[in-house]
Amino acid sequence: VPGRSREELLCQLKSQVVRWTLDGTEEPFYSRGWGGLVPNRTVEQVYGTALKTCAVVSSAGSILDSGLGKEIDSHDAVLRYNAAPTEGYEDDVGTKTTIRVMNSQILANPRYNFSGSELYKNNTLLAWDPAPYNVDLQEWYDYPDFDLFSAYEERRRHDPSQPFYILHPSYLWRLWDVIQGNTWEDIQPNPPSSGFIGIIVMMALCDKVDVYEYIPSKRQTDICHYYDYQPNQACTLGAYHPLLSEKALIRRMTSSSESDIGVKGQLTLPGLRSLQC
Ligand code: NCC
Repeated sequence: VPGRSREELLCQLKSQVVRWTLDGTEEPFYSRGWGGLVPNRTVEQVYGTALKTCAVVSSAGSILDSGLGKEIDSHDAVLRYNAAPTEGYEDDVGTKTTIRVMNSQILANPRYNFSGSELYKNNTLLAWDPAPYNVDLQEWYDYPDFDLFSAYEERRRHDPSQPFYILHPSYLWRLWDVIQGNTWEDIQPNPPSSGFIGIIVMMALCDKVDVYEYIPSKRQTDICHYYDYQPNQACTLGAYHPLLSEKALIRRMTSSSESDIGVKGQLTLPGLRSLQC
């Protein structure tokens, strides 16, 4: 099975990863009034076919001194992660944030100031939390890793015009299945990283996706994030998330050259929409 070609991998993603976000029609969310709480339009409907070129910016420390900011900003849309800022790092990461993919800690832990911070305003938000693999939504609702539901409800009421979604747990686990299904070793039974999730989201929304510093370039450093200067090797190769396998899979899906990946820190992936499978 792990011998699939690039085209086969892309088509596998396209066919197996379909369920996107919570739409409020399933229990226990329906009874809590989420039918009227989640945005009327899905994230795919919000963007339609408008996005031709998209950039995905990893939070890795190795993007520092890349000078990639202008190139990143030249895309129709830019995706960033969690609490990753642009202010103060514009030369390397750009200024534009169209979509932000966040784990549930951002919504639940007061240190991120989700309700007050500008990082989480004027953009599209996609949040996720690791539900059980069997996707028992009631169990997830009762025992999320971090309570993302309260902050979601509050923001939806406060700013209904912001496109804000919670990724469906089956989206995460179908992505995990694709990673495991293309890896020889058993991987961690934990969801993919926000990094992998965001790349696949952009592949569904855009015609072409440029990913920056997801596979470490020659600038590779032990500094976890470009914005906090904390050294931590596990950030790049993984402890909780199956980072190594995710990155190997993305490497197999791109036709970018070794020098683009290793010197510049960029790789290109096709949009899934126009793929002929
Ligand atoms: O670190 P994090 O990820 O926010 O980074 C976003 C994505 O960028 C890629 N990355 C990051 C650092 C690095 N040196 N190399 C990289 O390739 C990864 O693909 C990563 O997913 C997450 O995935 O949500 C994660 O979030 C943090 C943390 O919760 C948030 O930053 C909020 O502070 C997690 N760290 C901890 O919980 C301590 C991290 O494990 C995963």
